[in-house]
Amino acid sequence: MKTALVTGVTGQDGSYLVELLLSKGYEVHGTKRRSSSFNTSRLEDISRELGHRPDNLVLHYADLADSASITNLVRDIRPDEIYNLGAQSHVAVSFAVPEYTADVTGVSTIRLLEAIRASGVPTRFYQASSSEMFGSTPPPQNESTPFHPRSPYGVAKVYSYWATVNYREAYGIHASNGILFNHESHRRGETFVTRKISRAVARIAEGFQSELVLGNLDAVRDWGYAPEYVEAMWLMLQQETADDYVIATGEAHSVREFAQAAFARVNLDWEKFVRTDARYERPSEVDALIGDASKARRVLGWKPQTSFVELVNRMVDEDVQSVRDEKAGKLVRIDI
Ligand code: NAP
Ligand code: G4F
Repeated sequence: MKTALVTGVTGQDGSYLVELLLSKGYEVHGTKRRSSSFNTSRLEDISRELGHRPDNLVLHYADLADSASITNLVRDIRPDEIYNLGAQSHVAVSFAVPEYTADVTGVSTIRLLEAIRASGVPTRFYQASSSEMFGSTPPPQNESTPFHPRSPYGVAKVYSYWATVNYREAYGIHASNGILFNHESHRRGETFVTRKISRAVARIAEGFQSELVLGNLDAVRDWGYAPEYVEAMWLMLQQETADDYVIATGEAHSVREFAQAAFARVNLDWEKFVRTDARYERPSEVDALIGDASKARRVLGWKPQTSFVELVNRMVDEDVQSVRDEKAGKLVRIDI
């Protein structure tokens, strides 16, 4: 049985990756932060039937800002694979907490890589790199495109990217960067634009909300479906040689188009409900991210399956169902 350590297991990607690894027979160890309320809701699907957490999923309290907790986990678990998904992952928030973002999204990667190096365990390492690193470099972006980050988050991810490359070159660690373009689902954090839109559409359609306030509607993103993207992470660590890969759909849409499609799903005209406010704009914006994932297709055999319209419809449908369940008092939270 293989053992994996996943940081950021309570996040969108962490939850899908846990499901994938458990389905492949792994023993999975995940880190979670101490919180004053339940923060494991995204892991409820795998626990619901049992009524408790599966035996081969172990959760540990840890913080990426705390070297000791990271080093101890690597030494004690001696994992075959580490997936570093934990991060302060919100671009707009990184302008408000730049130093914290540099530490948790940037320097923490060195904490993990050093723990691997010092332990001598032959662990394979996945770094959650981001298309935000390309920033203002025009699309299409691939593995050879120069980085020009436009936020403290993007800068921190560039640091982590190069730390991963450096530990691969310096110490021969099997360390890979997945340069993932935006990927979404009904488990996406509620303050990222797609989920903000799908939730608002559901609440407006069900009569709980009257308007949706957004920032820059012209921004263009390459949005894929998150469960397919965690499959690519796993594939990278199954390769004989570590390497860096862009994961994307290659299809581009603006925030405006996302809103239009989401409101159309519930037969509403988006222009009647959406207004913009500068408070949701960023000091420096990334105008357009469109990925070229041909290397991943060629080497990993990975390709996206879900179209833009399918993604939008799925997210809106799930949120409409959640609002209805909430209305009917059907939502039961369990702590795992
Ligand atoms: P997410 O939903 O925001 O999850 C982030 C995870 O990191 C959560 O489990 C969070 O814990 C944890 N975390 C935050 N601060 C931490 C700290 N100080 N110590 C330990 N854990 C901490 O992000 P995601 O969408 O799943 O993305 C996963 C990773 O991929 C992130 O590194 C992100 O930057 C990167 N990425 C995401 C995308 C995308 O489109 N989703 C694209 C490219 C790269 P809490 O639940 O307690 O907050
Ligand atoms: O959904 P967003 O906040 O995602 P963003 O900034 O692209 O970052 C996400 O994808 C990255 C990969 O490229 C990840 F690395 C990162 O961790 C995160 O998952 O914003 C998307 C676009 C931006 O241009 C933003 O300015 O939507 C625009 N936008 C317009 N109105 C808004 C809003 N974004 C948010 N969050 N909220 C708004 O009201």
